[in-house]
Amino acid sequence: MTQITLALSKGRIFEETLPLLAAAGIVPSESPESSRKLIIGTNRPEVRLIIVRASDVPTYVQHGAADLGIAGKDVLIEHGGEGLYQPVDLNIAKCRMMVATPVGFDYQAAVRRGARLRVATKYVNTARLHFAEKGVHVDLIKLYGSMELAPLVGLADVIVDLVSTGGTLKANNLVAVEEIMPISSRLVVNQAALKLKHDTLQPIIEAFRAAAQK
Ligand code: PRT
Ligand code: MG
Repeated sequence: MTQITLALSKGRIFEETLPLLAAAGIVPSESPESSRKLIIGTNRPEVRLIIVRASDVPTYVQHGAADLGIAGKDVLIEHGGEGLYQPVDLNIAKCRMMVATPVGFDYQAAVRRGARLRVATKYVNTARLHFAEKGVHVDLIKLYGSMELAPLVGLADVIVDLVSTGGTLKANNLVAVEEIMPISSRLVVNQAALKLKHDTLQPIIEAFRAAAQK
């Protein structure tokens, strides 16, 4: 029996992945939210889930510690995607990568006059590429979370962050001024595993593909 390991993160990705797993005939034996276990069995003896940080999913799959996983496009861009096959856009955990500023900051005017902008973000690769394409000079300030705070205390002029409802920006008197790209989560597969475990992996990939298209 070929063992299959699927890497998932808790929270929104896990919730939205459950129906896709069900469509592939995979039912976790417990919830990662209530259990502290990091390895969770399923109804299929050959399939197990591992629970990792969202930003660590590509690393586990790249090194073959997981055969497949689910990761946001934001995370995949920052990781680089080496060694990963990305066969399916699952259309889950959707949001937008945005530039945001304090209300009243004239972003377009700052860009027009060629100002050098201080940009706080967790997504430094995405931000670097975006501003380089626009020809805007930036100083990137790497943060690991709560980017919304940075402009409020003078650490940065603008932030690059994910926005879904817009509630977090609003609560902090910030406004989205530019969309960088739409974001959704992708199925990622280890390239060597896809060859070696093809007969077991391919039906799972196809079930995910079919469920995502509904
Ligand atoms: O939380 P942790 O540090 O463990 O990791 P993580 O934040 O990377 O993971 P998690 O579970 O929060 O997010 C997993 C994936 O969900 C991300 O990689 C995205 O692809 C996707 N996703 C979808 C989002 C959002 N929507 C989202 N709104 N990830 C984060 N947010 C955050 C955003 O950064 C901001 O702080 O939610 C806040 C804004 O939300 P709104 O609704 O107020 O606009
Ligand atoms: Mg989070």
